[in-house]
Amino acid sequence: MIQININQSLIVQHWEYILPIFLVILGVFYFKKLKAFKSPREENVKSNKLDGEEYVGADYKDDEDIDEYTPALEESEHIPFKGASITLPGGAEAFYEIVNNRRSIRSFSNKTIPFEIIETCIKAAGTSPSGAHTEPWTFCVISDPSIKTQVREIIEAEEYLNYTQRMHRQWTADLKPLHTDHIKEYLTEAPYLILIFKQIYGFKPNGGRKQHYYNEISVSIATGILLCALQAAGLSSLVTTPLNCGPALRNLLNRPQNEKLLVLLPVGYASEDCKVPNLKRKPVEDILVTY
Ligand code: IYR
Repeated sequence: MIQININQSLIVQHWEYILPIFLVILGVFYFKKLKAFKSPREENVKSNKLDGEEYVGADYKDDEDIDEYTPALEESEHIPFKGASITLPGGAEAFYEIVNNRRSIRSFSNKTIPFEIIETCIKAAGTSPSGAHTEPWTFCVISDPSIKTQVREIIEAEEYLNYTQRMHRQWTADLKPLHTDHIKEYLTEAPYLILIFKQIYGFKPNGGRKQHYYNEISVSIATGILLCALQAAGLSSLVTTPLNCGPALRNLLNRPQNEKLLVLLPVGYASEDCKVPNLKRKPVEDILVTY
């Protein structure tokens, strides 16, 4: 059996040197931990307990000089509201019939559409709820043929690379039944292109940055309302998310740095020979769970 002679152990022999070194290392370790700890909020963000940067304003640093923050929205007395007073004849069933009639199309007629209809649909989209009522959306409507051509050139060049090099072969295989490719005639055929930008932050009257909480969710809801409004007006569209085209399109339209492209919709009437995939929608039993 091996016997350890305690008296001969190096640690015991030199404890008067080893103990202070050990305490110094321990002290440095805790000092570093203490410095890294700023506030429970920042700790939560770091450890990913909250939703993540984009939604919770994690990049918003605590300002030691500010005792009380002023709200971005002006504070005023709340007003009475009696609930919905304007309803669709036929109610929810009629609304379902309208939206169930919507299809994404890739072939548009060049029949002109009064701009006022598009404007009203965008007004409807602008009624969307948004994080802290920041209304973080910009809708760019293009009807100028030369700008449409430039948009198409930018997108087709990138989509060629997407389809041939960037997208996984499973992805391109999944898209085969939808008959999509990098050639996008609809970008010049459709009377209107609506480019929807999310404002990832805004500006306070003093020029400082204003947080746009949940901006992507807010703009996505607004896009949904826009799709419904267009459908109600008898117009069709296609929700497109041009991969890797955001900065070039933002530059083309001179949009500021705080805006990022979320989606692009060509809008118009379906062409005479428009065809769509024979898709089925999930029955309500598959999407609705009751408790
Ligand atoms: N952005 C490409 C690819 C594409 C991706 C999905 I997911 C679609 O549902 C359809 C197309 C394009 O627009 O072709």
